[in-house]
Amino acid sequence: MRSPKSNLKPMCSIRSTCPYCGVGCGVLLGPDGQGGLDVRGDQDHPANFGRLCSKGSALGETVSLEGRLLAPQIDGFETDWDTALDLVARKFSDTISEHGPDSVAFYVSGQLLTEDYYVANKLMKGYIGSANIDTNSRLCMASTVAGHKRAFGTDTVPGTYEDLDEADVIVLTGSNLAWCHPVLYQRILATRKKRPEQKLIVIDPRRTASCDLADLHLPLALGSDVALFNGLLAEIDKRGLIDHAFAENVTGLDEAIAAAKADDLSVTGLSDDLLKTFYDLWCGAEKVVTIFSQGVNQSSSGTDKVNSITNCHLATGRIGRAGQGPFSVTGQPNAMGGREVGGLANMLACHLDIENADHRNAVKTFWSAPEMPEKPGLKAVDMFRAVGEGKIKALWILHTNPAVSMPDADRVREAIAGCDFVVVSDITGATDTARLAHVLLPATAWGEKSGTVTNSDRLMSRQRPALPVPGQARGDWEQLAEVARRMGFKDGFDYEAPAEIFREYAALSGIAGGFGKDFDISGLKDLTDTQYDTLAPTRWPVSDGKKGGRFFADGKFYTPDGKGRMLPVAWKPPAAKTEPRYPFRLNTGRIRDQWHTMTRTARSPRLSAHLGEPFLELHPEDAKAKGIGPTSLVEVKTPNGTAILRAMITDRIARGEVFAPMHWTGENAPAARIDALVAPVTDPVSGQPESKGSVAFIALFEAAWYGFAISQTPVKATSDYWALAKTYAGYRVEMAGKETPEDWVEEARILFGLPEADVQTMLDPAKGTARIALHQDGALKAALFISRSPVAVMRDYLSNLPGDAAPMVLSGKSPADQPDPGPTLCSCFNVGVNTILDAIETRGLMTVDAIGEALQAGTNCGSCRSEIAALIKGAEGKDAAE
Ligand SMILES: Nc1nc2c(c(=O)[nH]1)N[C@H]1C(S)=C(S)[C@@H](COP(=O)(O)OP(=O)(O)OC[C@H]3O[C@@H](n4cnc5c(=O)[nH]c(N)nc54)[C@H](O)[C@@H]3O)O[C@H]1N2
Ligand SMILES: Nc1nc2c(c(=O)[nH]1)N[C@H]1C(S)=C(S)[C@@H](COP(=O)(O)OP(=O)(O)OC[C@H]3O[C@@H](n4cnc5c(=O)[nH]c(N)nc54)[C@H](O)[C@@H]3O)O[C@H]1N2
Ligand code: SF4
Ligand SMILES: [Mo]
Repeated sequence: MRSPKSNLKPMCSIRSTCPYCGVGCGVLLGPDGQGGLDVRGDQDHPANFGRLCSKGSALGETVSLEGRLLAPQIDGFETDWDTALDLVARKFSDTISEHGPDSVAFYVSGQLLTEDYYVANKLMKGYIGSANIDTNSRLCMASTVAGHKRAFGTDTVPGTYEDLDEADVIVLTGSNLAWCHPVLYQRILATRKKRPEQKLIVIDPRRTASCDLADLHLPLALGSDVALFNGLLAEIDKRGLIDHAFAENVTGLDEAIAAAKADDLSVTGLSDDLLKTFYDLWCGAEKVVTIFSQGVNQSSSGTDKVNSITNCHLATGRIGRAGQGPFSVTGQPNAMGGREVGGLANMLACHLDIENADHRNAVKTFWSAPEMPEKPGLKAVDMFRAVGEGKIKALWILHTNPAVSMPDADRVREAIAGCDFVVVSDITGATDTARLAHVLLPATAWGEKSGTVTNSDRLMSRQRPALPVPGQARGDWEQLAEVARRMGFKDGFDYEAPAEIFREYAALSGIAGGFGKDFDISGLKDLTDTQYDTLAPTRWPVSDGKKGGRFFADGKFYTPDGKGRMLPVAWKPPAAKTEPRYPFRLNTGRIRDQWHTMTRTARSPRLSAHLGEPFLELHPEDAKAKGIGPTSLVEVKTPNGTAILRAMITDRIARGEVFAPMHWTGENAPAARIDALVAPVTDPVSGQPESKGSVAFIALFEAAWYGFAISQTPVKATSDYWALAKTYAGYRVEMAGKETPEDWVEEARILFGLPEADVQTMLDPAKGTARIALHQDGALKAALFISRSPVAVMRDYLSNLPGDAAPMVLSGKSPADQPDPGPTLCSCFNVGVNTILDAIETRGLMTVDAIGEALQAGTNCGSCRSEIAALIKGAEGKDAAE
């Protein structure tokens, strides 16, 4: 087993790339030889110049082998690779010969490396002969892909990160950059320090952490972006700001403006003052970058939202020049690479089109492929529907957890469970999806595997191995190639190393370049193994004629007529209508320190300390109307499912809207699987689900009892509500239930699996309180605190106790000389909210820098700086009110 801790100070010498968000930060890895890993920011990497966020900084805490899948499994029993691979190949081959190629499917991920993706796509499209390969990027980037293709004729981000340094105005719309692309947000803050005249505008129905340091926040009504950007386009026209010279290269100008003028701005709910300030800022500076993300993409009008943004940039010629352009930030580390390599069901590799016969034939010839589908395959939501209907009979899921992250997740879970044959490749078997697999294949994880990823600004970087491959784990590409060979496709999949795959891919892109496509990296097709191993971050295109740089400023687009396109778009409300039964709109998204379905970040105590429990943000008036208090649990219901979440009452959200994070799963909070509530409606153009616009009913969850527990080992409770989080000493659990157990001591023994432990109790059945501590071998193993109302104990103090002798644990409080630091805000230095508030109040520290100097908080990765600023603002507000 790897030991996570080591006293040796390793040398950070291996260059790699962070496996989380699409910023694509360079990291330097220092293996300690015992499985531990030191992780630093790479000063030389152009994406981050040495900076890392809280998640990147905590990577070392996520690489231990605890919970890793280390051998293939069939029906839950360990087996060897040959048996597992033979079975997979046979089942896929048999299904195809019996029911045709469209009866099988791959569901893959924007976190696969480019080489993995290439092999998966080649196998499904070229050799199986079906286009039934889709990816979680359908839930993520599909609307941007479709919007880019409509406007530019190609799926290409025009600019680079340097544009953020150059811009005079940066607009973040539908992007909580401070939490989701923290290093880019820090980059903007650093620029604003040097150039305070740079303006930052945030467009988001919620007042997010990204707003805390912004100049302007437009809290638009959820889903009203098209109306807002149409308003802007009409204003651009009114102010005479159309760039007519550039517009020579664009079609659809008049139609788009007419549609913009006809749209109804009132649906945004924004005041004339706010709108005017926005227009003045946007129109007043030429150098404007509009960054957009899931608030735009994850919508039933996502593609129109994207084009309402590209319209404004095309109309003003503000595109592809320094500091100017629409900028879709990618979510996953290789979301962009997956788009390039043709991971979506409606694309071929290298930006070639599946429906174009010349493209198809060229790829077929290049691959010496026996088959080639002529039409797009099933997109994610339709794919899982087909699985549920029994039309897809063999399914291989790689590097994604759809039983949690797909909309209507309970149905998706049922569909997977009911499928004839399911293969899951993952690094752990403990996921909602992996638990449903017939065959589980152990994948090498980040830190062990080798390949390339492309980030948001088209920079291809290498992920390099720094740790030994544990157990029998194998790379995703190896698994795919092995199965392909066993299906009889020996020649097409005779790869021995990722470098070979990369060279083939680069050569294919040259063919795409020959068709006039922009994605051309043929300049890399002859890399030697050593050159591949040492490849520095490289921006595409890379060919004889083209190198890196920006796109479209020259007015050249990739549409059939070579012109850019403005599109007439009109606002449409979210697909689900609110009604008396479902009066709220459910918005969903991310928190700062968790990554998606938490299989890696939840292993880090540091990251689990920031927001340790699933929650529902709701407005104080809505909470009051429903009798919901600050520590209440809330039941949320939609036509698709139900969840129980902790109330987070805040005026950062509008009345009538609620927000919940997407992260919690059956593994750590089964009542909080938020996608169980999300309706599976999609954008008609992109097929991307509307993950942010379901309708919901909320009510107080009236529990008979509430519990808080600490434990040295993980626990799985059975109560109506429970949520587990990692701590330095073990785990902490929040619980609640409708039925009160008769014997809490017995209950505690079962919960913690400690039948023999010494038990210390404080029980008051009349009051409904119970406090139980379980010691074994002189050390505290676990403790349980039960009450009829939410338990009031010092959670952060208690969480550090397991493992020690803790005779006073039942008091639930720290000794008087140890103040409770409160929930962690700064994960890097473990500084709690209470500590920061105390410094503000008693020491009068009223700037983020002063807090940093005194407490170190916010001085490493900087991810918490906007939240510290918010605490200071709150204290200022309090002062002003007093
Ligand atoms: N910490 C963390 N970082 C991540 C990830 C993670 O899991 N955790 N995941 C990565 C991935 S894959 C992705 S795709 C990105 C996502 O990055 P973001 O898109 O920034 O993240 P989200 O929180 O999903 O959504 C952003 C915001 O959209 C707002 N929004 C909702 N509806 C609307 C609307 O109608 N209009 C507008 N304008 N805004 C709206 C939400 O209130 C939310 O604040 O993050 C990446 N980075
Ligand atoms: N309600 C709601 N739902 C959403 C969203 C939202 O905003 N709201 N956002 C959507 C978006 S943008 C995204 S990107 C998706 C993300 O959703 P998912 O892709 O489902 O989430 P992850 O947790 O990233 O899943 C990655 C899986 O791969 C495994 N894994 C890790 N490393 C490896 C490896 O090297 N190889 C293999 N084979 N497996 C590995 C992990 O253990 C994990 O099980 O969620 C989508 N769902
Ligand atoms: S911003 Fe954070 S999560 Fe994203 S790549 Fe950089 S270090 Fe990783
Ligand atoms: Mo994403």
